[in-house]
Amino acid sequence: MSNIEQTLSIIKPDAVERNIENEIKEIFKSNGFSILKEKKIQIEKSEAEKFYKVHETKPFYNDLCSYLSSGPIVVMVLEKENAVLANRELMGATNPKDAEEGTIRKKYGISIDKNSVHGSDSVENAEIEINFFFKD
Ligand code: IDP
Ligand code: MG
Repeated sequence: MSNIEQTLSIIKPDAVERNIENEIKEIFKSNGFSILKEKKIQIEKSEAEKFYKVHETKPFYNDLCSYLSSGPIVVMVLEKENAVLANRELMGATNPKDAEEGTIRKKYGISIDKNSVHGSDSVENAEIEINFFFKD
């Protein structure tokens, strides 16, 4: 049975800064994802704090929110069969050092904080995150 899902992807400041956003978008497309919506924006730190609220007790929360708001990002709604898991697999592990060959974070990630992409971790969070950036 088919299970088309949507997930939220973000090309983070380290990747936009290096002008590799089109390369990363091509990787999504060549792996069967449709980019339904996309926009390039820069967010306020207060918005990053809302977006990453699940991490508010973590020691890296403040740096993480400063970082996500430090420069332009590209936010996208991706669609594919089992998109949430498929995107997590294509992104690779949070720490690029642990990411498998062929993943986006292995290829482009600089460090655990500058790991080039974000992807929703569940169908439920995908819906919340898509609404966060694309509420009409
Ligand atoms: P994910 O992006 O793979 O879903 P999460 O655990 O949700 O990883 O963490 C969100 C983001 O916080 C990561 O992408 C990474 O940029 C950053 N992060 C996670 N763990 C650490 C850490 O131990 N030190 C610094 N930054 C971290
Ligand atoms: Mg996460």
